[in-house]
Amino acid sequence: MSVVGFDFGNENCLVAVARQRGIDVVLNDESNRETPAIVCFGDKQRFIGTAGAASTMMNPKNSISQIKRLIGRQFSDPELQRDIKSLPFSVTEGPDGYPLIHANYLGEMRAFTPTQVMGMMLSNLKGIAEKNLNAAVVDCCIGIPVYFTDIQRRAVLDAATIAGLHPLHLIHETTATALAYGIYKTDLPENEPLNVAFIDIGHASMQVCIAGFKKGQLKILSHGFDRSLGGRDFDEVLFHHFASKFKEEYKIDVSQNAKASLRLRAACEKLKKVLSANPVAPLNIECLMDEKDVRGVIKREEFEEISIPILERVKRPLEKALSDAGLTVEDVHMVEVVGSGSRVPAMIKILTEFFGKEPRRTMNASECVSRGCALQCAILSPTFKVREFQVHESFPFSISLAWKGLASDAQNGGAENQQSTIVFPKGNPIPSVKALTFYRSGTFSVDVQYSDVNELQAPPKISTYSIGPFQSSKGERAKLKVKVRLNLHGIVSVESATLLEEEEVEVPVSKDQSEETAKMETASAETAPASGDSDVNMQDAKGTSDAAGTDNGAPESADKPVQMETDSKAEAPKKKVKKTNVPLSEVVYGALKSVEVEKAVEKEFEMALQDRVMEETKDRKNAVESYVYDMRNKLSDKYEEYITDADREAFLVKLQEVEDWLYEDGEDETKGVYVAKLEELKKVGDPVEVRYKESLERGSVIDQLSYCI
Ligand code: ATP
Ligand code: K
Ligand code: MG
Repeated sequence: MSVVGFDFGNENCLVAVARQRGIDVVLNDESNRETPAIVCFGDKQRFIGTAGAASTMMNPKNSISQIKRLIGRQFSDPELQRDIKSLPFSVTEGPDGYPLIHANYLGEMRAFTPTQVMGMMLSNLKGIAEKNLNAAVVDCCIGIPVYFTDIQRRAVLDAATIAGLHPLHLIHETTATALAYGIYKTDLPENEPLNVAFIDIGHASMQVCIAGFKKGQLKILSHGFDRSLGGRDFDEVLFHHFASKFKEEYKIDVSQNAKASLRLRAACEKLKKVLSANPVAPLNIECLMDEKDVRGVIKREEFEEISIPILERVKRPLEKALSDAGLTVEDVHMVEVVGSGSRVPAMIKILTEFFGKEPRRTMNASECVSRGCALQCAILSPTFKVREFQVHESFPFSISLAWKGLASDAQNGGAENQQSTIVFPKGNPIPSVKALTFYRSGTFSVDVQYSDVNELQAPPKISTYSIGPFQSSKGERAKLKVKVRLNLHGIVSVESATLLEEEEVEVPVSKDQSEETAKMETASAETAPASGDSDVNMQDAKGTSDAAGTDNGAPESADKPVQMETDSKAEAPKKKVKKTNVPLSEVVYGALKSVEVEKAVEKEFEMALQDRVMEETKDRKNAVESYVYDMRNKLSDKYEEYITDADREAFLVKLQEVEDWLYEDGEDETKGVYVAKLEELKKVGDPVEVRYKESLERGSVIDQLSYCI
């Protein structure tokens, strides 16, 4: 199996692979470690990654970037609305309320989902890994921002499927960084943990996590984030600064011109980087708009001043992470910054001020996420031996289950009796399984939802499950055990429902069963009615087969805050319990259906084929061209004696004709035509080449002979 980690950045993507001697970040076709997250749609093919970035200026409206911002978000999301204002390509609302990206591809307008575009990008990254490993890549780990919602996580998985990848683990980027930091440390404490704050400032967002390290393990204590605070916000500030300056000075309005906007934004990003190392930086763009050359200059001080609104927001996620961890700044022993956005000196100033100590850059700021992902993949891989190191991950949001209460409770007033309980509180370990017990007489439904809408910008409801039909043997309310799983990727689903029926036959109390009772102890949530109508109990369902691996740091704590009611029946003489699986049907809001994913896989296959055909066509065309040049040179050089003058003249004329054809009628032909054209030339050229080679061989035979004598 392949051991690969992908850092899918908003701006830059990195691919790391595990080899016997360790983890390597690998180079793409252009020999870069970072691959821009850009897909450019062309008349004949797509250009992805570095090639996509190169095509952006020529073809801005069809160059899709910021994919990570768009994926899994509703069109009405205010952040998305803000983002698309500065994007050069068109984004509209799809029939499902999610965005559609429009681009001119193969000569006509096409619509793509952000998931599809991410799939294209991932497929390119997969190709980079495969070239380097010289093997097929399927299994992998992909980094995701900790703030990604359920639907965003699902979308990343779908994008991976489209790319032919199978992520073993979507891992929080900050956790990947913490892993890459901790696993090599040989001096971690045995008892009191070493608390490290990791701050990742990327292109579009900022993430914080506080991790406690002990020998052989790390535990994520808390998270903080700002979804919209990153390097690009500084670009934006500079962009507006210069745009309004140029409006005054040069009477040009770049906002009216997609290409000019793009060029000014790119120049501002460069300027920002120059300001990280210099106190002043110039900005010169030739022919920006209306044939006007523009010039400007800015001092770092002024840049920091106009950036105050951004800089002011840096502290909030830090404070949140600290308070969620129950720590003070003094308890944080080390501060590590990563992400290239952190190179802005003002950022470091704020971090230093906040923590009272200088942040360190122990890790490679741009590579650590991909390295951590590859490490995680190696840990999960049976074929790699990795130093024993446990990662206790924690989930950043609270997740509830909601259902309608029993009809008898609704009698008073007749209103629907909506109930809910927190199944996975914020900070819950990942993965985790909980079981709830319901008493019902017929099919019922439950909603999985976020407990606190303020924490995220997403609709609260994640999914709805219909549970049933089932039949209770005695016509009473049946007892059902409903298992809810928070999986390794941080995706929540109702995994199973089981009908529990006590059978008449009494059986002696065995050791096994008393253990089972102990496991069942926790119980119904506060919100559940206390009467005999009580319809839900909750428990941890630890130790189920695939929650393994995290058992250690896992759910010792989670449910304590809610005082659970003990199920009285559990105390009665032990009876045999018959378990029957109850059917489940699932609706996940905004998720692609599996047929849609399948369709997208097919489409991706077609587009990839088209790209390949075009690459091969270019390749065959180049072959004709270089044959023409090469043969022409050789005909007046080493082949001169092996062809008659008349034949040479005729051949040179033919070569000239083909060269002219390449620039005219033959400019845009199919692969087969170029292949045929090369054959045609070789028919004339090959005999000459053969005669030349034969004479060389004769020559070498003679040489050898003379040597023997
Ligand atoms: P995200 O983590 O948000 O998904 P990403 O991982 O692609 O995005 P990074 O590659 O960590 O982001 O950082 C990219 C940002 O860093 C860009 O905004 C870029 O302009 C900025 N950046 C890179 N070098 C410098 C520098 N020397 N000074 C200031 N900013 C820089
Ligand atoms: K990155
Ligand atoms: Mg990043």
